[in-house]
Amino acid sequence: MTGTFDAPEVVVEELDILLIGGGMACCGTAYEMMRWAEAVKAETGKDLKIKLVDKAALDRSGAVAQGLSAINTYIGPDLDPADYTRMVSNDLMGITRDDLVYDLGRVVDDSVHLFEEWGLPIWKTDAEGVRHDGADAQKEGIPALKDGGKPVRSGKWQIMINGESYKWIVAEAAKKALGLERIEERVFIVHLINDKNDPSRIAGAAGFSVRENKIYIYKAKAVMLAAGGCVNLFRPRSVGEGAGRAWYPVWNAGSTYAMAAEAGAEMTMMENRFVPARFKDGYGPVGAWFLLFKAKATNAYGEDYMVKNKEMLNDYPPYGGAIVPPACLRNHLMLKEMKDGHGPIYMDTVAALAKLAETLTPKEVKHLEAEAWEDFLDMCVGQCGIWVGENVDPREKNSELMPTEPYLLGSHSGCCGIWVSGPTDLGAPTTEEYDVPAHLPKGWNWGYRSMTTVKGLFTAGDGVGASGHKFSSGAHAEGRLAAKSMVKYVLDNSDFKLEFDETDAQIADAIWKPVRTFLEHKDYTTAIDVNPNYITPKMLQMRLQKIMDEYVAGCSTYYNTNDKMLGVAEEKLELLKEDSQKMRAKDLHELLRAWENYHRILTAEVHMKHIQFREESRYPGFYYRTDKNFVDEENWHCFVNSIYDKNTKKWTCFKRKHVDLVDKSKLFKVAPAH
Ligand code: SFD
Ligand code: AMP
Repeated sequence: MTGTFDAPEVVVEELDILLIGGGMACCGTAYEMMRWAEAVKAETGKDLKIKLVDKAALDRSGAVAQGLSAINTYIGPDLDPADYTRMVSNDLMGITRDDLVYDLGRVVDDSVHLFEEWGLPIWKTDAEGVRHDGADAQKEGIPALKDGGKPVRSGKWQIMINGESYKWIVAEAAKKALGLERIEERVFIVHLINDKNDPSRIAGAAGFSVRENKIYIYKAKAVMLAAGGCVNLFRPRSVGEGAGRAWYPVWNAGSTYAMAAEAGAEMTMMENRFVPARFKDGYGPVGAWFLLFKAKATNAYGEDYMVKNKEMLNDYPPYGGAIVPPACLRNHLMLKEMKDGHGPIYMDTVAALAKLAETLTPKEVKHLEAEAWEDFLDMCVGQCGIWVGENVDPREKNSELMPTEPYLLGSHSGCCGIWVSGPTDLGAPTTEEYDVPAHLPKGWNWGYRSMTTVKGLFTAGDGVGASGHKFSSGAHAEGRLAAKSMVKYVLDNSDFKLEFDETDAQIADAIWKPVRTFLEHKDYTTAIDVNPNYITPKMLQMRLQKIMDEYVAGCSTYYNTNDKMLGVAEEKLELLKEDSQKMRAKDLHELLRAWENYHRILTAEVHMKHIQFREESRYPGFYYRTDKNFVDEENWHCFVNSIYDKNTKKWTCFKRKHVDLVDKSKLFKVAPAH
């Protein structure tokens, strides 16, 4: 029987393992898990029931949907995971988990090698130092990376790819490994379900189809939650006709953070955000321009603000003294020019391309010019529209840069997310800070790599907090790291009988509430969108974005906030949370929007609470608490973590000690004090 809009069908499935999301991380988990599942079957005869659900279609879902033109994390033979750990720590102002980052650094290249094996074209440098596009390199027999082929490095950590079909390639391998019968596309997961007898254990998850009137309830022993980061919780710079344009994908709606928090998982560094400098209006990425084309950003009068304002870096020791200043401090120097009225800020594409022409052959210059376009065509096609529409030839006309609205993510240049169990073979038991025999500081390991503090709930990619700069390759590798421990967890807990803490009817009822609200009240008015009994998801989203923008350090206040503004936000978010119960859904699309917004609100709330709790401005250039406008190494060189109580709907924030496992002194001109 198929369901109807007023009476949806309820499908209940019993699984061993559920994977939520179909992005880079989950594709990694899916690929790796089947190898372990097959080994289990061969050894014990047990056929693990595994399912992956994605709210979209795997081939083009998640942040890599449109493609990418660089893989931002490739360590290669000349660098070391410890160098990588140092870089990540520095860019994120010193507060990251060295165990997680180092562990990832040990395995990330293996994912890149797999991508190449699966057909991803990777730029290469030949023996004469000449650069080749990925497909040409393959045709000319230049060796693969794993066989010693040399990538074209755009930066120290980044390599160039022809990556329009990147996600398609990675998804294909995941689909092949899992088998289509284990994949359910276009199912949006709304919430996780805890075990009735052990609330600190995961028991499953529930959601609905965005194409059919169907509710899905999955019982599962282990769950991978890798549903990306959070976009559109702040009023974006592009409103009105431009609404929907953003840098990170608008379909990353905070599901990872909100659902994990509701299930009771400890969150970490949720005050962190990423405010990228991007090409204005089109949100085109800048990495290739800064790193590959060696372009400079300037104020309106052609002054390089990184040189002009470099003294400002001294305000933030030791990070300001780093050889490569952290991304937030680069923004800090740019914002000074904007606030002083010296904008617009420009990427000096004209000078960069002219300089390259001095040393490169005409053929190489042509190739780079084509890459300038391909860079956007691959990953941000709207930026090409802007260049074409505004007659921009980057050889002749510079393009404006702009710091965007804030994004919450744990895989790119940010580190908010969930607190997870680290690897067991790192660290040294040298002080009382360490657990023996785990060899990691207390509270950093509880057995299963990548498991959250909720038993059986795992995460990867944007979900893992206190580690960043994993990017596409790292998200995939981190997903793979979790797969093995998920299988182990299921085997270790095979006797445990799960029981839901809600009935199927209660679960279905809660998911369909926005539809019922609509059906019940729709005839009260003649205009479907104007009704005192409900609020449309779109209107609610605008309210959320306005609160966050105006009080929680959005663009309209130049990323400033203070304890008073945060207090106002706290009150307004409380009311918004109340009103979110009145969201309507006039169709399945609006039901998706309603629940995405619900996830955004919780994510917004925890972001605000963490900023409020951390009495300093840890990320100048990303946000400032003007009442605590300093970095306080003595009191706040620590993690800020939090736990949500879904019954009382209250957050509790607390400090966790930070410990360096890798020596950081190499990074700085002057050694750090702590
Ligand atoms: O240029 C639910 N990224 C870059 N990485 C690189 O390696 N190189 C680059 O060049 C990068 N750049 C870049 C990047 C991203 C974007 C958008 C642009 C440019 C324009 C970053 C990576 O893409 C990113 O780090 C990874 O993709 C993160 O992986 P993961 O798995 O954590 O997230 P995802 O891929 O977005 O996948 C999320 C999945 O979850 C699904 N989903 N499913 C069910 N129920 C729900 N409630 C769900 N909510 C979400 C999604 O559909 C998706 O499948 S550059 O800027 O530096
Ligand atoms: P982006 O396009 O800004 O997302 O950056 C892509 C990659 O380049 C990321 O690894 C960034 O950390 C790095 N990156 C971007 N701009 C700079 C810069 N000015 N200096 C150093 N690294 C950068």
